[in-house]
Amino acid sequence: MSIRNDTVARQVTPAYDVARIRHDFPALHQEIHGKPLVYLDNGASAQKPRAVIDAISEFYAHDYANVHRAVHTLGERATQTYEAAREKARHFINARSPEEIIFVRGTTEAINLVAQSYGRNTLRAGDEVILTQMEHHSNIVPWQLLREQTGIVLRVVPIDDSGELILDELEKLFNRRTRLLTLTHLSNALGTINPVHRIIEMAHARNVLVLLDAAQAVPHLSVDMQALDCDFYAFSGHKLYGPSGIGVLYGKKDLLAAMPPYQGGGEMIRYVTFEKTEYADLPCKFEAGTPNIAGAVGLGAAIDYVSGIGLAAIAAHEQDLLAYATDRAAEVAGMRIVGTAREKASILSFELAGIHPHDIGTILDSEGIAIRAGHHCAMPVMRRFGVPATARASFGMYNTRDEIDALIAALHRAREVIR
Ligand code: C6P
Repeated sequence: MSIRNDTVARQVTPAYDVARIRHDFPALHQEIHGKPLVYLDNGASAQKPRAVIDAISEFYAHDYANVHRAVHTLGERATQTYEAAREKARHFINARSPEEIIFVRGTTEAINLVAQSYGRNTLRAGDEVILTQMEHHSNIVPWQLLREQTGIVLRVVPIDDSGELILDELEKLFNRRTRLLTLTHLSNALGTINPVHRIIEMAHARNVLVLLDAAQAVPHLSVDMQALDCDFYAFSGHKLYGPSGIGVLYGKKDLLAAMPPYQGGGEMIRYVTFEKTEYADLPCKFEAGTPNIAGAVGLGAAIDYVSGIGLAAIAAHEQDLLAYATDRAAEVAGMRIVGTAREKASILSFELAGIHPHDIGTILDSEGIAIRAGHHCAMPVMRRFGVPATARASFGMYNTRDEIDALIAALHRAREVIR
Protein backbone atom coordinates (compact mmCIF):
# COMPACT_ATOMS: atom_id res chain seq x y z
CA MET A 1 0.00 0.00 0.00
CA SER A 2 1.43 3.39 -0.97
CA ILE A 3 1.86 6.26 1.46
CA ARG A 4 -1.14 8.49 1.33
CA ASN A 5 -1.15 12.24 1.06
CA ASP A 6 -0.98 13.53 4.63
CA THR A 7 -3.46 16.32 4.27
CA VAL A 8 -6.09 13.95 3.01
CA ALA A 9 -5.28 10.87 5.04
CA ARG A 10 -5.49 12.74 8.35
CA GLN A 11 -9.01 12.31 9.66
CA VAL A 12 -10.68 15.71 9.70
CA THR A 13 -13.09 16.65 12.44
CA PRO A 14 -16.40 15.43 11.09
CA ALA A 15 -18.70 18.29 10.15
CA TYR A 16 -21.47 16.41 11.91
CA ASP A 17 -22.26 13.15 13.58
CA VAL A 18 -22.47 10.72 10.64
CA ALA A 19 -23.47 7.84 12.90
CA ARG A 20 -26.50 9.78 14.05
CA ILE A 21 -27.43 10.58 10.46
CA ARG A 22 -27.04 6.95 9.40
CA HIS A 23 -29.38 6.00 12.21
CA ASP A 24 -32.12 8.02 10.45
CA PHE A 25 -31.90 5.90 7.25
CA PRO A 26 -33.44 2.45 7.76
CA ALA A 27 -32.35 1.10 4.37
CA LEU A 28 -28.67 1.52 5.26
CA HIS A 29 -28.92 -1.07 8.04
CA GLN A 30 -29.18 -4.27 6.07
CA GLU A 31 -26.95 -6.93 4.67
CA ILE A 32 -26.56 -7.66 0.96
CA HIS A 33 -25.13 -11.10 0.11
CA GLY A 34 -24.27 -11.47 3.78
CA LYS A 35 -22.23 -8.22 3.90
CA PRO A 36 -23.21 -4.87 5.38
CA LEU A 37 -24.67 -2.66 2.66
CA VAL A 38 -22.33 0.07 1.43
CA TYR A 39 -24.57 2.33 -0.61
CA LEU A 40 -22.51 4.43 -3.04
CA ASP A 41 -25.10 5.00 -5.74
CA ASN A 42 -26.48 8.29 -4.50
CA GLY A 43 -26.07 9.95 -7.89
CA ALA A 44 -28.72 7.58 -9.25
CA SER A 45 -31.00 7.97 -6.26
CA ALA A 46 -30.51 8.54 -2.55
CA GLN A 47 -31.94 6.54 0.35
CA LYS A 48 -34.72 8.08 2.43
CA PRO A 49 -34.61 9.19 6.07
CA ARG A 50 -37.30 8.01 8.46
CA ALA A 51 -38.66 11.59 8.54
CA VAL A 52 -39.56 11.36 4.84
CA ILE A 53 -41.00 7.85 5.10
CA ASP A 54 -43.08 8.88 8.13
CA ALA A 55 -44.31 12.13 6.57
CA ILE A 56 -45.65 10.24 3.55
CA SER A 57 -47.19 7.50 5.63
CA GLU A 58 -48.77 9.96 8.13
CA PHE A 59 -50.15 11.99 5.26
CA TYR A 60 -51.82 8.95 3.71
CA ALA A 61 -53.01 7.73 7.11
CA HIS A 62 -54.60 10.99 8.28
CA ASP A 63 -54.64 13.92 5.87
CA TYR A 64 -55.08 12.52 2.39
CA ALA A 65 -57.54 13.97 -0.13
CA ASN A 66 -57.28 15.61 -3.51
CA VAL A 67 -55.95 19.18 -3.54
CA HIS A 68 -57.42 22.52 -4.67
CA ARG A 69 -60.81 20.97 -5.29
CA ALA A 70 -62.78 20.21 -2.17
CA VAL A 71 -64.31 22.35 0.58
CA HIS A 72 -64.28 19.46 3.04
CA THR A 73 -61.81 19.38 5.89
CA LEU A 74 -59.51 16.72 4.50
CA GLY A 75 -59.40 18.52 1.17
CA GLU A 76 -58.42 21.73 2.97
CA ARG A 77 -55.80 19.93 5.03
CA ALA A 78 -54.28 18.17 2.04
CA THR A 79 -54.18 21.44 0.08
CA GLN A 80 -52.49 23.24 2.96
CA THR A 81 -49.89 20.50 3.32
CA TYR A 82 -49.24 20.43 -0.43
CA GLU A 83 -48.85 24.20 -0.59
CA ALA A 84 -46.66 24.15 2.50
CA ALA A 85 -44.33 21.82 0.58
CA ARG A 86 -44.24 24.32 -2.27
CA GLU A 87 -43.28 27.05 0.21
CA LYS A 88 -40.50 24.82 1.58
CA ALA A 89 -39.16 24.32 -1.95
CA ARG A 90 -39.35 28.07 -2.58
CA HIS A 91 -37.45 28.82 0.60
CA PHE A 92 -34.90 26.06 -0.09
CA ILE A 93 -33.78 27.66 -3.37
CA ASN A 94 -34.70 31.22 -2.35
CA ALA A 95 -37.10 31.82 -5.21
CA ARG A 96 -39.04 35.09 -4.97
CA SER A 97 -42.50 33.56 -5.04
CA PRO A 98 -44.27 30.19 -4.71
CA GLU A 99 -45.74 30.93 -8.14
CA GLU A 100 -42.27 30.24 -9.49
CA ILE A 101 -42.27 26.68 -8.12
CA ILE A 102 -43.95 24.15 -10.42
CA PHE A 103 -44.26 20.60 -9.14
CA VAL A 104 -43.32 18.10 -11.85
CA ARG A 105 -42.31 14.42 -11.94
CA GLY A 106 -38.63 15.28 -11.86
CA THR A 107 -35.81 16.95 -13.72
CA THR A 108 -36.65 15.18 -16.96
CA GLU A 109 -40.21 16.44 -17.00
CA ALA A 110 -39.09 19.93 -15.99
CA ILE A 111 -36.75 20.19 -18.98
CA ASN A 112 -39.35 18.76 -21.36
CA LEU A 113 -41.81 21.31 -20.02
CA VAL A 114 -39.48 24.19 -20.85
CA ALA A 115 -38.65 22.76 -24.28
CA GLN A 116 -42.29 22.19 -25.23
CA SER A 117 -43.85 25.23 -23.64
CA TYR A 118 -41.21 27.94 -23.84
CA GLY A 119 -39.20 26.46 -26.72
CA ARG A 120 -41.96 25.34 -29.03
CA ASN A 121 -43.82 28.61 -28.75
CA THR A 122 -40.94 31.05 -28.76
CA LEU A 123 -38.15 29.58 -30.85
CA ARG A 124 -38.19 29.70 -34.63
CA ALA A 125 -36.30 27.77 -37.32
CA GLY A 126 -32.67 28.86 -37.22
CA ASP A 127 -32.77 30.03 -33.60
CA GLU A 128 -29.96 28.48 -31.61
CA VAL A 129 -29.84 26.61 -28.30
CA ILE A 130 -26.47 25.95 -26.69
CA LEU A 131 -25.92 22.89 -24.57
CA THR A 132 -22.77 21.13 -23.44
CA GLN A 133 -20.90 17.92 -24.06
CA MET A 134 -21.44 16.87 -20.44
CA GLU A 135 -25.24 16.88 -20.50
CA HIS A 136 -27.39 14.03 -19.28
CA HIS A 137 -29.68 12.66 -22.01
CA SER A 138 -32.55 14.46 -20.23
CA ASN A 139 -30.97 17.73 -21.29
CA ILE A 140 -30.20 16.62 -24.84
CA VAL A 141 -33.14 14.64 -26.19
CA PRO A 142 -35.89 17.19 -25.35
CA TRP A 143 -33.98 19.75 -27.43
CA GLN A 144 -33.55 17.28 -30.29
CA LEU A 145 -37.31 16.68 -30.24
CA LEU A 146 -37.76 20.43 -30.36
CA ARG A 147 -35.30 20.64 -33.24
CA GLU A 148 -37.45 18.18 -35.20
CA GLN A 149 -40.55 20.24 -34.45
CA THR A 150 -39.20 23.74 -35.07
CA GLY A 151 -35.92 23.61 -36.97
CA ILE A 152 -33.82 25.12 -34.18
CA VAL A 153 -30.06 24.62 -34.27
CA LEU A 154 -28.18 22.97 -31.38
CA ARG A 155 -24.62 24.01 -30.52
CA VAL A 156 -22.44 22.07 -28.12
CA VAL A 157 -19.80 23.45 -25.72
CA PRO A 158 -16.85 21.03 -25.58
CA ILE A 159 -15.13 19.86 -22.42
CA ASP A 160 -11.41 19.51 -21.75
CA ASP A 161 -9.51 16.45 -20.54
CA SER A 162 -10.25 17.19 -16.90
CA GLY A 163 -13.97 17.41 -17.58
CA GLU A 164 -14.29 21.19 -17.39
CA LEU A 165 -16.28 23.23 -19.89
CA ILE A 166 -14.07 25.18 -22.29
CA LEU A 167 -15.50 28.63 -21.71
CA ASP A 168 -13.56 30.22 -24.57
CA GLU A 169 -15.43 27.86 -26.88
CA LEU A 170 -18.73 28.80 -25.27
CA GLU A 171 -17.87 32.44 -25.91
CA LYS A 172 -17.45 31.66 -29.62
CA LEU A 173 -20.79 29.86 -29.88
CA PHE A 174 -22.91 32.88 -28.97
CA ASN A 175 -24.30 34.71 -31.95
CA ARG A 176 -27.34 36.85 -32.76
CA ARG A 177 -29.53 33.74 -33.18
CA THR A 178 -28.67 32.30 -29.75
CA ARG A 179 -31.78 32.20 -27.56
CA LEU A 180 -31.13 29.72 -24.78
CA LEU A 181 -28.21 28.09 -22.97
CA THR A 182 -29.10 24.88 -21.17
CA LEU A 183 -26.53 23.09 -19.05
CA THR A 184 -25.98 20.94 -16.05
CA HIS A 185 -25.05 22.64 -12.79
CA LEU A 186 -23.16 19.50 -11.71
CA SER A 187 -22.22 16.65 -14.03
CA ASN A 188 -23.54 13.23 -13.02
CA ALA A 189 -20.87 11.42 -15.05
CA LEU A 190 -17.82 13.51 -14.08
CA GLY A 191 -18.69 15.32 -10.88
CA THR A 192 -17.73 18.68 -12.40
CA ILE A 193 -19.36 21.69 -10.76
CA ASN A 194 -19.79 24.23 -13.52
CA PRO A 195 -19.02 27.94 -12.89
CA VAL A 196 -22.66 28.80 -13.36
CA HIS A 197 -22.53 32.36 -11.99
CA ARG A 198 -20.00 33.30 -14.62
CA ILE A 199 -21.79 31.40 -17.38
CA ILE A 200 -25.13 33.04 -16.55
CA GLU A 201 -23.48 36.46 -16.69
CA MET A 202 -21.98 35.62 -20.08
CA ALA A 203 -25.38 34.52 -21.41
CA HIS A 204 -27.39 37.37 -19.93
CA ALA A 205 -24.96 39.91 -21.35
CA ARG A 206 -26.20 38.66 -24.73
CA ASN A 207 -29.88 38.42 -23.73
CA VAL A 208 -29.69 34.63 -23.77
CA LEU A 209 -31.83 32.74 -21.25
CA VAL A 210 -30.26 30.05 -19.05
CA LEU A 211 -31.73 26.76 -17.87
CA LEU A 212 -29.77 24.82 -15.26
CA ASP A 213 -30.23 21.08 -14.84
CA ALA A 214 -29.77 20.80 -11.09
CA ALA A 215 -30.62 17.11 -10.66
CA GLN A 216 -27.19 16.48 -9.14
CA ALA A 217 -26.58 19.91 -7.68
CA VAL A 218 -29.32 20.35 -5.08
CA PRO A 219 -28.24 17.51 -2.75
CA HIS A 220 -24.71 18.92 -2.54
CA LEU A 221 -24.77 22.68 -3.08
CA SER A 222 -26.67 25.48 -1.44
CA VAL A 223 -28.42 27.49 -4.16
CA ASP A 224 -30.11 30.84 -4.27
CA MET A 225 -32.27 31.67 -7.28
CA GLN A 226 -32.18 35.40 -6.63
CA ALA A 227 -28.39 35.51 -6.39
CA LEU A 228 -27.88 33.07 -9.28
CA ASP A 229 -30.39 34.83 -11.52
CA CYS A 230 -30.86 31.83 -13.82
CA ASP A 231 -34.12 31.71 -15.75
CA PHE A 232 -35.08 28.07 -15.19
CA TYR A 233 -33.81 25.59 -12.61
CA ALA A 234 -34.83 21.92 -12.62
CA PHE A 235 -34.38 19.26 -9.95
CA SER A 236 -35.73 15.92 -8.72
CA GLY A 237 -36.83 14.97 -5.22
CA HIS A 238 -35.36 11.46 -5.22
CA LYS A 239 -31.70 12.49 -5.29
CA LEU A 240 -32.41 14.94 -2.46
CA TYR A 241 -33.38 12.13 -0.07
CA GLY A 242 -37.05 12.62 -1.02
CA PRO A 243 -39.45 10.42 -2.97
CA SER A 244 -39.28 9.64 -6.67
CA GLY A 245 -41.95 10.96 -9.03
CA ILE A 246 -41.73 14.51 -7.71
CA GLY A 247 -39.47 17.39 -8.65
CA VAL A 248 -39.43 21.10 -9.19
CA LEU A 249 -39.23 23.40 -12.14
CA TYR A 250 -38.30 26.89 -10.98
CA GLY A 251 -38.92 29.58 -13.57
CA LYS A 252 -38.84 33.35 -13.34
CA LYS A 253 -42.41 34.50 -12.89
CA ASP A 254 -42.60 36.73 -15.96
CA LEU A 255 -41.31 33.91 -18.17
CA LEU A 256 -43.68 31.30 -16.75
CA ALA A 257 -46.60 33.71 -16.97
CA ALA A 258 -45.96 34.24 -20.67
CA MET A 259 -45.62 30.53 -21.44
CA PRO A 260 -48.60 28.41 -22.56
CA PRO A 261 -49.55 25.32 -20.53
CA TYR A 262 -47.56 22.15 -21.10
CA GLN A 263 -50.50 19.80 -20.58
CA GLY A 264 -54.23 20.36 -20.45
CA GLY A 265 -56.61 18.93 -17.86
CA GLY A 266 -58.21 19.52 -14.50
CA GLU A 267 -57.03 22.29 -12.18
CA MET A 268 -54.99 24.13 -14.79
CA ILE A 269 -58.05 26.10 -15.93
CA ARG A 270 -60.17 28.97 -14.68
CA TYR A 271 -63.01 28.56 -17.17
CA VAL A 272 -63.80 26.04 -19.88
CA THR A 273 -66.29 26.15 -22.76
CA PHE A 274 -66.07 24.27 -26.03
CA GLU A 275 -65.19 27.55 -27.72
CA LYS A 276 -62.47 28.79 -25.42
CA THR A 277 -60.62 27.96 -22.22
CA GLU A 278 -59.08 30.39 -19.79
CA TYR A 279 -56.07 29.04 -17.97
CA ALA A 280 -55.45 29.18 -14.24
CA ASP A 281 -52.80 31.41 -12.73
CA LEU A 282 -49.34 30.22 -11.78
CA PRO A 283 -48.36 27.70 -10.59
CA CYS A 284 -51.58 25.70 -11.29
CA LYS A 285 -51.40 26.49 -15.02
CA PHE A 286 -48.57 23.96 -15.25
CA GLU A 287 -49.99 21.31 -12.90
CA ALA A 288 -52.72 19.62 -14.92
CA GLY A 289 -54.52 16.70 -13.28
CA THR A 290 -54.17 15.30 -9.79
CA PRO A 291 -50.56 15.91 -8.82
CA ASN A 292 -48.21 13.68 -6.84
CA ILE A 293 -49.58 15.06 -3.57
CA ALA A 294 -47.84 12.67 -1.18
CA GLY A 295 -44.67 13.05 -3.24
CA ALA A 296 -44.72 16.80 -2.63
CA VAL A 297 -45.28 16.19 1.08
CA GLY A 298 -42.31 13.81 1.11
CA LEU A 299 -40.18 16.33 -0.75
CA GLY A 300 -41.11 18.96 1.83
CA ALA A 301 -40.00 16.58 4.59
CA ALA A 302 -36.73 15.87 2.74
CA ILE A 303 -36.06 19.59 2.40
CA ASP A 304 -36.69 20.03 6.15
CA TYR A 305 -34.34 17.15 6.88
CA VAL A 306 -31.52 18.38 4.64
CA SER A 307 -31.95 21.96 5.85
CA GLY A 308 -31.84 20.76 9.46
CA ILE A 309 -28.37 19.36 8.86
CA GLY A 310 -27.35 22.21 6.59
CA LEU A 311 -25.94 22.04 3.09
CA ALA A 312 -22.69 23.65 4.18
CA ALA A 313 -22.06 20.81 6.65
CA ILE A 314 -23.14 18.20 4.11
CA ALA A 315 -20.83 19.69 1.46
CA ALA A 316 -17.88 19.77 3.90
CA HIS A 317 -18.42 16.12 4.79
CA GLU A 318 -18.78 15.05 1.17
CA GLN A 319 -15.71 17.02 0.09
CA ASP A 320 -13.73 15.15 2.72
CA LEU A 321 -15.05 11.84 1.36
CA LEU A 322 -14.21 12.83 -2.21
CA ALA A 323 -10.66 13.89 -1.31
CA TYR A 324 -10.13 10.72 0.69
CA ALA A 325 -11.51 8.46 -2.06
CA THR A 326 -9.50 10.24 -4.77
CA ASP A 327 -6.38 9.83 -2.74
CA ARG A 328 -6.98 6.17 -1.99
CA ALA A 329 -7.87 5.44 -5.63
CA ALA A 330 -4.20 6.02 -6.45
CA GLU A 331 -3.42 2.78 -4.58
CA VAL A 332 -5.46 0.63 -6.98
CA ALA A 333 -3.39 -0.53 -9.94
CA GLY A 334 -4.90 0.43 -13.29
CA MET A 335 -7.52 2.74 -11.84
CA ARG A 336 -8.13 5.88 -13.87
CA ILE A 337 -10.50 8.56 -12.66
CA VAL A 338 -12.66 10.07 -15.38
CA GLY A 339 -13.42 13.64 -14.36
CA THR A 340 -10.76 15.56 -12.48
CA ALA A 341 -12.17 19.08 -12.60
CA ARG A 342 -10.89 21.59 -10.06
CA GLU A 343 -14.41 22.15 -8.76
CA LYS A 344 -15.91 18.74 -8.16
CA ALA A 345 -18.63 17.19 -6.08
CA SER A 346 -18.68 13.76 -4.50
CA ILE A 347 -18.74 11.64 -7.66
CA LEU A 348 -15.91 9.27 -8.50
CA SER A 349 -16.22 7.92 -12.05
CA PHE A 350 -13.47 5.49 -12.98
CA GLU A 351 -12.13 2.74 -15.16
CA LEU A 352 -10.11 -0.24 -13.98
CA ALA A 353 -7.79 -1.46 -16.72
CA GLY A 354 -8.84 -4.84 -18.07
CA ILE A 355 -12.15 -5.05 -16.21
CA HIS A 356 -15.43 -3.96 -17.76
CA PRO A 357 -17.33 -1.53 -15.52
CA HIS A 358 -20.32 -3.88 -15.45
CA ASP A 359 -18.10 -6.63 -14.05
CA ILE A 360 -16.81 -4.22 -11.43
CA GLY A 361 -20.41 -3.43 -10.50
CA THR A 362 -21.29 -7.11 -10.20
CA ILE A 363 -18.20 -8.02 -8.18
CA LEU A 364 -18.78 -5.09 -5.82
CA ASP A 365 -22.44 -6.04 -5.42
CA SER A 366 -21.37 -9.49 -4.29
CA GLU A 367 -19.50 -7.67 -1.50
CA GLY A 368 -22.56 -5.61 -0.54
CA ILE A 369 -21.28 -2.46 -2.27
CA ALA A 370 -23.72 -0.61 -4.55
CA ILE A 371 -22.23 1.57 -7.26
CA ARG A 372 -23.45 2.38 -10.78
CA ALA A 373 -21.76 1.04 -13.89
CA GLY A 374 -22.66 2.16 -17.39
CA HIS A 375 -22.90 5.30 -19.48
CA HIS A 376 -24.87 7.14 -16.79
CA CYS A 377 -27.29 8.45 -19.44
CA ALA A 378 -24.46 10.65 -20.65
CA MET A 379 -23.22 8.84 -23.75
CA PRO A 380 -21.55 11.93 -25.24
CA VAL A 381 -19.35 12.14 -22.13
CA MET A 382 -18.30 8.52 -22.54
CA ARG A 383 -17.49 9.20 -26.16
CA ARG A 384 -15.46 12.28 -25.25
CA PHE A 385 -13.30 10.21 -22.91
CA GLY A 386 -13.12 7.23 -25.28
CA VAL A 387 -14.76 4.76 -22.92
CA PRO A 388 -17.93 2.70 -23.38
CA ALA A 389 -18.84 3.10 -19.74
CA THR A 390 -17.41 3.88 -16.32
CA ALA A 391 -17.91 2.60 -12.81
CA ARG A 392 -19.22 5.37 -10.58
CA ALA A 393 -19.21 5.68 -6.82
CA SER A 394 -21.29 8.65 -5.69
CA PHE A 395 -21.24 9.69 -2.05
CA GLY A 396 -24.02 11.17 0.03
CA MET A 397 -24.36 12.77 3.43
CA TYR A 398 -24.45 9.41 5.24
CA ASN A 399 -21.37 7.79 3.71
CA THR A 400 -18.19 7.26 5.69
CA ARG A 401 -14.45 6.86 5.18
CA ASP A 402 -14.86 3.26 6.33
CA GLU A 403 -17.16 2.65 3.39
CA ILE A 404 -14.55 4.08 1.05
CA ASP A 405 -12.02 1.73 2.60
CA ALA A 406 -14.45 -1.12 1.85
CA LEU A 407 -14.74 0.07 -1.75
CA ILE A 408 -10.98 0.25 -2.24
CA ALA A 409 -10.45 -3.19 -0.64
CA ALA A 410 -13.14 -4.65 -2.93
CA LEU A 411 -11.48 -3.08 -5.98
CA HIS A 412 -8.17 -4.68 -5.00
CA ARG A 413 -10.01 -8.02 -4.76
CA ALA A 414 -11.68 -7.43 -8.14
CA ARG A 415 -8.20 -7.09 -9.63
CA GLU A 416 -7.22 -10.37 -8.03
CA VAL A 417 -10.32 -12.14 -9.37
CA ILE A 418 -9.95 -10.87 -12.93
CA ARG A 419 -6.32 -11.11 -13.77
N1 C6P B 1 -29.20 10.83 -13.30
C1 C6P B 1 -27.73 9.03 -12.61
O1 C6P B 1 -27.51 7.90 -12.21
P1 C6P B 1 -34.68 12.26 -13.33
O2 C6P B 1 -34.55 10.87 -13.83
O3 C6P B 1 -35.65 13.06 -14.14
O4 C6P B 1 -34.92 12.36 -11.86
O5 C6P B 1 -33.22 12.94 -13.52
C2 C6P B 1 -32.62 12.93 -14.77
C3 C6P B 1 -31.27 13.55 -14.68
C4 C6P B 1 -31.06 14.77 -15.28
N2 C6P B 1 -29.87 15.40 -15.19
C5 C6P B 1 -28.85 14.87 -14.52
C6 C6P B 1 -27.56 15.63 -14.42
C7 C6P B 1 -28.99 13.63 -13.90
O6 C6P B 1 -27.96 13.11 -13.22
C8 C6P B 1 -30.22 12.94 -13.99
C9 C6P B 1 -30.38 11.57 -13.41
C10 C6P B 1 -29.16 9.54 -12.68
O7 C6P B 1 -26.82 9.79 -12.92
C11 C6P B 1 -30.07 8.54 -13.32
S1 C6P B 1 -29.75 8.35 -15.05
